[in-house]
Amino acid sequence: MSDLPPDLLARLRAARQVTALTGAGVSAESGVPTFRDAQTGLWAQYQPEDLATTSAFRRDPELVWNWYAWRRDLVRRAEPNPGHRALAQLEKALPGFTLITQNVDGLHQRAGSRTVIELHGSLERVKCFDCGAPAPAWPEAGPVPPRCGRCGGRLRPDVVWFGEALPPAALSAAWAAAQHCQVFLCIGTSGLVEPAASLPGEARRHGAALVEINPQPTPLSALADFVLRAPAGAALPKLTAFLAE
Ligand code: BV8
Ligand code: ZN
Repeated sequence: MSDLPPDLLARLRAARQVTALTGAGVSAESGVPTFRDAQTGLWAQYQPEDLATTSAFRRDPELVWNWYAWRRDLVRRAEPNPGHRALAQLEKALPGFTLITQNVDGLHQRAGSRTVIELHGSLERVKCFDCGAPAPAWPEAGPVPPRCGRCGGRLRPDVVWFGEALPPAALSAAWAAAQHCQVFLCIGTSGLVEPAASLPGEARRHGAALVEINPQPTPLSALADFVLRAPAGAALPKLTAFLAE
């Protein structure tokens, strides 16, 4: 029998719909630095919040493009970890499961999760900063950032920068998934970035049991009905093992 709280297991077993919200912590065990981690190497002198903005891109498009190119390359060399894979298994094992992620690394999809609500976009997608046209491919050589094939504008990563609105469809799907679940899992997020950070409270207001999976306390800890003070790669496989019994 797992060392998980029995009433959490009972709630999971009885749940018709489970919703999970993941943050950068879920990818930490894949070697992808979180936003709270100190940046390394060339990027050590920058704060992510200062680079992930339209004003940073306007000020220095080459710097911002190169930061995302470095992250894209790092993520491509990373592998999904047991936490990502356990979430893909939960999607198969549970009668109803919705995965919402703040991450832009695509590791949930590479681990086999079929339905992923990407609140903040994806490193793998690129679009034109000026006309918004998607850019499925771009030349590795040539100007940095690469230029849009349609209007000649500068390309940018298709992620949501601070001060930008989240994709409306993704955000409304996430609100609905928070409002209609019996268990809401908060995994690997510091719970600081809005509007994602309001989803757990919304779920609780609609009667869901709130579970935090994080080695560290966060502003969400006080709200949680259950706290698994552990890395996602250790805690999530225990949930899937229990459900497979
Ligand atoms: C919006 C994509 C309105 C880009 C991201 C003042 C000025 C401007 C805006 C604001 C402001 N004050 C507040 C705001 C709103 C702002 C905001 O919330 N700011 C914060 C900093 C206060 N939000 C926005 O700007 C949003 N947009 O509000 O628009 C609007 C409306 C209509 C029209 C126009 C505008 C946009 C927010 C999205 C920003 N983009 N990412 C990119 O990736 O480069 S956010 C980015 O940071 C991530 O996606 C993520 O969401 C966030 C980091 O959070 P976490 O994922 O939680 O990661 P973090 O590192 O913080 O924590 C990791 C956790 O994991 C830790 O707790 C750690 O303990 C844990 N952990 C570590 N190891 C493990 C682990 N857990 C489990 N297992 C482990 N092994
Ligand atoms: Zn364009």
